[in-house]
Formats: sequence, structure tokens, C-alpha cells
Amino acid sequence: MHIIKLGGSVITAKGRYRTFMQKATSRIIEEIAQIKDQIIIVHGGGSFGHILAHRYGIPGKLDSKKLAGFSRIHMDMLDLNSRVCSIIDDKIGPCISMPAAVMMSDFEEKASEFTYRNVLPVFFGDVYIDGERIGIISGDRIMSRLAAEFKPERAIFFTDVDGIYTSNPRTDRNAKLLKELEGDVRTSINREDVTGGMAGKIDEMRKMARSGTEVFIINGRKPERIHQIGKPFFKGTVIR
Ligand code: IP8
Repeated sequence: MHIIKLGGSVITAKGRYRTFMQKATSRIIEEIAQIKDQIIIVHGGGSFGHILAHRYGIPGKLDSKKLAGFSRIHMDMLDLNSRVCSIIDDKIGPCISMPAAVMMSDFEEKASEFTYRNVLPVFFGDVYIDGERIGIISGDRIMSRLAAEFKPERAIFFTDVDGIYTSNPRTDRNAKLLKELEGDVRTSINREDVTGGMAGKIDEMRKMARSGTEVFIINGRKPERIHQIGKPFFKGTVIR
């Protein structure tokens, strides 16, 4: 099995509220369509999730303002998910939207009911209610839970850069792309979004690698690189 995450920074314009990148998303899904293996797809929130989450102070303690935010963010995420699903349906085949908000405790089990029938589950980072708190489960955390359950051969993350760097490549010209990340290599990491930015991402990826899944980070604007995996000229980062 392959589990694949489409980063919110690739499928949306991250700074512009609810702006979907239709072409970029289609290009990635066309490459994924060539994989002859069982697949689960997860996508991030980008400007459909993070902008309102900041505005409403989510995650945080449940109150009436946050409940209003919860509802709006979930609707925006459903909208983004339905746009992604319609491309998947067109280019790959039957798929099903998997909102974590309504099945936090057993979404792994629900996913297997669909993969069994060759229906591709499509998860997304989502808001949820937990007692007196409103939380956010990131697409990365969903990837990590799915990996623990399904033990996929590969987990692939499409992001808006070539892979993991020694520091932030947007602000540091000396940032170097790490071809491989093993053990506890430290990178200078940023926490720019509500689910932990790069730091949160690397934590979840390491968990997956520890349990035997090979993890790859690939530039979503060059999605054809997915077919270079395992070749010496592969451009991206591998976490083992
Ligand atoms: O973009 C967060 O998912 P992520 C989704 O994978 C929301 O971190 C609702 C902000």
C-alpha cells in the first residue's frame, strides 16, 4: 500500500483564503494514477483551514465563538475535499470522503472497509470536538495513524519545496536539501501554522519510519519525481 499526502501549500494558495490550485492538484493526481498499488490519499488544509483557525483561536477551549469557527472551518474543508475528490474520481476512480471530525476514534477501521472494495479513501486535516476543547487533527497526524494501522510500504508527502532542508530554504540561502534523514538530525525548523509547521511534520514522519514505512518528501510542483523513487537521481528526502 501507498499512503500519500497532498500538502495544503501545493493544492491551495496558502495566503489567499479558499483559493484552490486546480491545475497543480490535477497534475499530482495524474502521476498518482500511474501507481499500481492500493492507495489512500490525505490532504492538508492550506488556505481552506489555517486562515480561519488562526482567526477563531482554534485549537483551544470550547466556547460559542470557537463553535462558530469549528462549523465554518469544517465546511470549508469539506468544500476543498470535494474538489480534490472530483479530480481523483475522474483520474483514478471511485473514492470516498473521510471526514475525521465525525469518526476520530476509528477512522482506520472505516478506511479498510473501503480499500477492501477498491474505493479510494480521501482524508483531510480536520477540526474535531474533544470534551471541552476544539482540536485540529493535521493531515500529517492522519498519515501517521494510517501508517500504524496499515503498515504501508511507502508514505509520500507532496510539499511546496524539494524536501527537508538543513534550515528554511525561503529565508536562508545556505539551506541544504537533505537527501536522507536518519536518527535525530536537527534541522532549523519553523512552527508557522496551527498544526506545527515543519516540526510537527517531521515528528510524524519519524514515527512512521520507525515502524518500518519508508517516507518520502517530494516537491508537489514536480510530481513526476514520484517515479524516481529508488533511483540514484531521485530528488527529494527519504526518511528511514
Ligand atoms: O494542513 C490542518 O491540516 P494540515 C487542517 O495537514 C485544518 O496541517 C483544519 C487547519
